[in-house]
Amino acid sequence: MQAADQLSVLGADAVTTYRRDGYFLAPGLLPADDLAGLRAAVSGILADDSPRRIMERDGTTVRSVYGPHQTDPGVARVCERRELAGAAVELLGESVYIHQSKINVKAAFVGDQWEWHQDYIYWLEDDGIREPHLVNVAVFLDEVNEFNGPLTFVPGSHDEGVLAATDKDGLPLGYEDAPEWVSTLTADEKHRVRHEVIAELAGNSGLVSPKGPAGSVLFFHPNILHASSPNISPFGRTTLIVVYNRISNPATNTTNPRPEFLAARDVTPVVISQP
Ligand code: 6CS
Ligand code: FE
Repeated sequence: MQAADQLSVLGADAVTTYRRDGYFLAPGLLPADDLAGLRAAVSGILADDSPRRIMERDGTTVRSVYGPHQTDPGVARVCERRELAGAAVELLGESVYIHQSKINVKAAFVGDQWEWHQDYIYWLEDDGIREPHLVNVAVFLDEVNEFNGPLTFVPGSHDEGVLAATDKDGLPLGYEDAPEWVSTLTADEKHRVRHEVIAELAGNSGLVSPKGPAGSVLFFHPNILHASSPNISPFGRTTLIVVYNRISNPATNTTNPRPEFLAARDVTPVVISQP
């Protein structure tokens, strides 16, 4: 079993911090050659003119490309690294598979917002994943600073469980003819959290925007409230996010399942590459 024999990646203090705050930042965790390989792969991944690619509301800027671990062998190899998959096993306490991966571009000057939301409600409502035993592992492919639209969290909000969310009817502008699942991926969130709820929680705990150099890895809980503002800076904020899930907690939605590049059905455990 992976969970038993893999060496600790993050350590007990980091795991304690993650459980308390709902996130943990490991500055510079990814080895330099893996980071360089990912950065070199980005332009080819963004050129993929397929349903995996979601554009910003301007219709011309790439917002996200989903499932790069399924299309790019170099990305797949990094996703098996102990710094990512090994850390996920450490946080989840069980063997893991990849539920979803994506490149979020947050392009310089025009990268759009991500409204306040929790991730797990998408994986519960749209994919039928019964428990929040997943972890977002975000690899900074560019430096994240206060200017280029950093991920912003309400620390501790993961302990609130799934907060009241209202489904947004219809598809956002420019996507009127798209499949329904597109509404889970654009700047107009499908599952919203009421502003009064966010104001109360943030009033108590404040907000945090973890920043760090390229190669940093940010781990965050599927129920933590998070958002990011538009990128008004000349600096891109490209991020690879890999969502690891316990193999005992698969997607069960078989009536109208989302595509495999959004919700994997294959729960074969990741074989973690050792140093
Ligand atoms: O629907 C999803 O799976 C995606 N949507 C959002 C808003 N965040 C999580 C995930 O990448
Ligand atoms: Fe999210």
